[in-house]
Amino acid sequence: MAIEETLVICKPDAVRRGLVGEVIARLERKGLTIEEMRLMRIDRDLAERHYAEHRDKAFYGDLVGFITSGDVAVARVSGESAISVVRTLMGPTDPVEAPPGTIRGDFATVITENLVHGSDSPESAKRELDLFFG
Ligand code: 3AN
Repeated sequence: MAIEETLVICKPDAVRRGLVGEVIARLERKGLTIEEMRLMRIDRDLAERHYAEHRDKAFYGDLVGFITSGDVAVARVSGESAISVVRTLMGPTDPVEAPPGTIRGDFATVITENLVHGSDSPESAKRELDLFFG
């Protein structure tokens, strides 16, 4: 048990589809706290730093292209085990595999356009929070 902080990004598909409120409401109803939040456009340089670990993957170009394709809502979220709790609420990376009741399971079908990003470890959370809220 530990209070953690994590970075949540409502990706451009969430903003375009008017699902930011839905995503954030789920985090709040679960008991997490939105400490800071803003709407922004991620430029290529920030996207490449954020997704550095995926640089060599085949989908890297699509990933950077998509995250820079429109406004995103970024949030610094805190709470008990916030990193894992957010990941559970998001559901698996591929929305086709994501069960109903998860954000991706309820609202997405395409792996690139999977609505939401949440840090996957304490190290990633620290690095990503520094990038967006440092
Ligand atoms: P998650 O977002 O669930 O942590 P990661 O970190 O493995 O997933 O991948 C980062 C992002 O890269 C995902 N959100 C998704 O948009 C994209 N992605 C992951 N795997 C694939 C793939 N096989 N094909 C296309 N895009 C992918």
